[in-house]
Amino acid sequence: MDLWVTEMWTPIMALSCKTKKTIHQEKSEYQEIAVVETEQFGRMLLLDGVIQTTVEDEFIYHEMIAHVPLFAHKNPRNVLVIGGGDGGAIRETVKHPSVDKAVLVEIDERVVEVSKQYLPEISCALDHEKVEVVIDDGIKYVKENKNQFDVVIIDSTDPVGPAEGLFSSDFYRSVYECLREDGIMVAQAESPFFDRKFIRKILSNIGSSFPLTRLYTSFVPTYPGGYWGFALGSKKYDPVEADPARFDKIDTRFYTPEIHKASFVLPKYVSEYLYEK
Ligand code: SPD
Repeated sequence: MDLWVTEMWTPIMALSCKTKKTIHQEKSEYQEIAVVETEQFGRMLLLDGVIQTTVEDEFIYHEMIAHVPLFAHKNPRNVLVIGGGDGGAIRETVKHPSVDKAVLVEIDERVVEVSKQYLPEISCALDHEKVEVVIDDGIKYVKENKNQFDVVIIDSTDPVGPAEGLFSSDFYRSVYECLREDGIMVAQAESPFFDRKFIRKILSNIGSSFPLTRLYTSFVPTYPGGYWGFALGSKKYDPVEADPARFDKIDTRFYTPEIHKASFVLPKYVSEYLYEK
């Protein structure tokens, strides 16, 4: 019998992947967690039926959510990742020699544990000496830690349930306050095709605290539309600029300084919708 996992992208559209088997399934305090083995993408992590990451395409998303802000900042030493319990964004963060400490704040301890057990390729840096894993609410954590971080990466789930508050103006104000004076934040920002209206809202919410806001995008095969947005807020640095000299020290499969620059070039329909009156 063929078994397929289907994520509804909209009420009238879906992505279906043929699976070999279900590796793990449980209901945590916060959500339904599943790991399945797919034919196309290898192991896949789903939360409440929504694809979070897969072993085959995760490098694109995790490199883009981490290296763009980390290279835009001139000297990132302290980094905070909110969400991202699978460990992919942290794995990329600790590749930067300038980083002394990377804190992961994940609300659901079971996501961290399940990822450690079944997704070792992604979670492999969670026990790194520079990494501290804190099981807590990211909203509460940023309020309690002011002026501590150079870069904040918000690797959340979609804006429903536990992640909803991670897209609000109030939350971005707290992120602004937990950053140092030249800090940068980035948030995963949904699909520029299906969620244009919502991305506009995210950028305006970030812009209510940060002087500089930009959207950059990338190709992520398993996310709706295969095309994904990242919303960035910067206190000082122009995020389009990256220092190619620092790049030589980092091993990536997708990110390059050229990709960095190009990711800020938006298709006309996106920039017209987001930035024109
Ligand atoms: N539509 C799903 C978007 C999920 C973005 N975050 C995924 C976490 C991967 N580290």
